[in-house]
Amino acid sequence: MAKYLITGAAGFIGSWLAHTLVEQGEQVRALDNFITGQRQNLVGILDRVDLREGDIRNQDEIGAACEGMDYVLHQAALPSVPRSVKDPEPSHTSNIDGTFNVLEAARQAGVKRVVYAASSSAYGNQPGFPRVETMVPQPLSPYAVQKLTGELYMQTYWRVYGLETVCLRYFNIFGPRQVPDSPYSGVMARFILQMLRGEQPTIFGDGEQGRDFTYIQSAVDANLQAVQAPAAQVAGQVFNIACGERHTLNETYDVLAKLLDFHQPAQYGPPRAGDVRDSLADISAARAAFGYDPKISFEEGLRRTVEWYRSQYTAANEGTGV
Ligand code: UD2
Repeated sequence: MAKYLITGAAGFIGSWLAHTLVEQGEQVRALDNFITGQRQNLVGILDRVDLREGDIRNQDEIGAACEGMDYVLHQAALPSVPRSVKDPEPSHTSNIDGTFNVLEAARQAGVKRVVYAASSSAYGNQPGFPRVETMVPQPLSPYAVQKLTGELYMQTYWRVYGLETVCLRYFNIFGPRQVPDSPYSGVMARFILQMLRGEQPTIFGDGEQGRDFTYIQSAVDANLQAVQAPAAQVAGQVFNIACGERHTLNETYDVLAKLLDFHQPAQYGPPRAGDVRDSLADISAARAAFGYDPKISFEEGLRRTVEWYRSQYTAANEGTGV
């Protein structure tokens, strides 16, 4: 039985990892500062995780959390491109300083491997699709710079200290438990909640921007595979984690509206500063290195996600849910 520290374990991706690892019988230490993470996300496994309220910005707290761990799945971050554009300092501190603290703590604790939640935003708007890891990054927003800086730190800790690190560049991960009601929520969760409430969603720009929307299960699988893969195949490397398909926002809106029996058209607003126009990944590197294979399609992922939010929303309205 291996010992895993999950940073950001009460968040969307972190909590999925925590549930999966606990169900597989692994030992999980769950660290979260509960700023964007929610205890609710760990219901069902709270008695089986070593839950610690702590912050990656605090060296002592992350230092203590890393002690005795075999693997660190570093998911803690302050996400969102628009949040970082509006107010860059808090996300800078969490995403760059926090990631540095995680690496230092992992190095000092003798952790075997760190897997890092990197972001597809690194590619920016350069020409050439699909995106391949060998492309030179062109970040467009503070968030993209921060996540990319984390990658560079990860790679440097491998080269300089021999700490095994793997960077997974997530492409717009969606699914149950993503926060739906913040102005900084991912578009999928936000649109689903708005449609459930009968509110008219806003598409920023013309809606023809494309995303490689990826169901959460694929991100979970990638993390577990990246932990197990031989170091020679993954250490110090960056991998795209995506579905390998591009869907426009207009198209996504229509699919969601159909699934939710929602009949209002979208309203359109100005494009968001720092927004990437198009996103589509080549996932062959992850396939070759650790057998990554996104099993849940875009459509099936949407169905599962809509069903989950529908059940939560219905339960909440009946006073039994969250
Ligand atoms: C970026 C990264 C993603 C992840 C994420 C973390 C890219 C291509 N993707 O996601 O991998 O790191 O950051 O936060 O950089 N939108 C609307 N209406 C809304 C909300 C969003 O039209 O109410 C649009 C938004 O302008 C964008 C698209 O939907 O064009 C997706 O936005 P998002 O915030 O879900 O994710 P994005 O692409 O910034």
